[in-house]
Amino acid sequence: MSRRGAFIVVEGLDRSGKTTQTNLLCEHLSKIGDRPVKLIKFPDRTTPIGQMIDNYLRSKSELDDHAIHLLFSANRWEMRSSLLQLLNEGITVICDRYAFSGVAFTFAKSLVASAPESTRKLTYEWCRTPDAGLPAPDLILFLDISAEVAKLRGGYGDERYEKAELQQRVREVYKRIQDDMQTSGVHWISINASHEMEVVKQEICSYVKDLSNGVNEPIKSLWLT
Ligand code: DGP
Repeated sequence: MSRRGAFIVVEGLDRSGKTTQTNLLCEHLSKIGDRPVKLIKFPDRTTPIGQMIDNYLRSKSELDDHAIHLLFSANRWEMRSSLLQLLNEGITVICDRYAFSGVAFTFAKSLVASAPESTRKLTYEWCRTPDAGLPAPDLILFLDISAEVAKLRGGYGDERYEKAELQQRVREVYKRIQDDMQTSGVHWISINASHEMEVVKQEICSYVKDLSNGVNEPIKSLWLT
């Protein structure tokens, strides 16, 4: 396998069906491609940094919004070398959330009226900076649903960010990231995730065929100009 593996990121709002669809995508690529497929997920709650994030998400600890943002980013940086190794070994990597979640969730917090003053001063650029230089995906699939559809799916769970107002802001920030990524030539596809599971799966599958047998180009770096 001389071609490196493709790096495909799946992003989305909570309740968008991301977990189901990343599993289905993995199965599909294993069937149609000529190489192994590996599913990874951020945050990776198994490392010491990941455990701090997990405690924070389950409201077992409190952290400054800047500090938790940097921890989420550190959790991605600590996986960088193993991610590169997988890709260079020719393995296709599907990644459930990546740096785009970092910007979407942290910057969204700064847009909430009741946020502390220091959080309201967070800028979009500041949110992007810690992840600049990480491996850039070959394709980003964004699963989009409205707050209304999320509610119909049983509403949000108990974790810290699973609140309707914040999710609405997260969706707005994802749209901004989408515009930025598309102007910078990165392949970002927005998918209407409110359709039936099978319809969403078919749409996703239609975008990955070209990546199933690896990629010839070198791995790029995220957000470095
Ligand atoms: P999940 O395990 O996919 O349900 O993600 C856990 C929660 O953490 C979810 O509400 C999204 C949020 N999240 C994921 N990555 C980041 C990040 O890098 N920064 C922030 N602030 N939140 C994140």
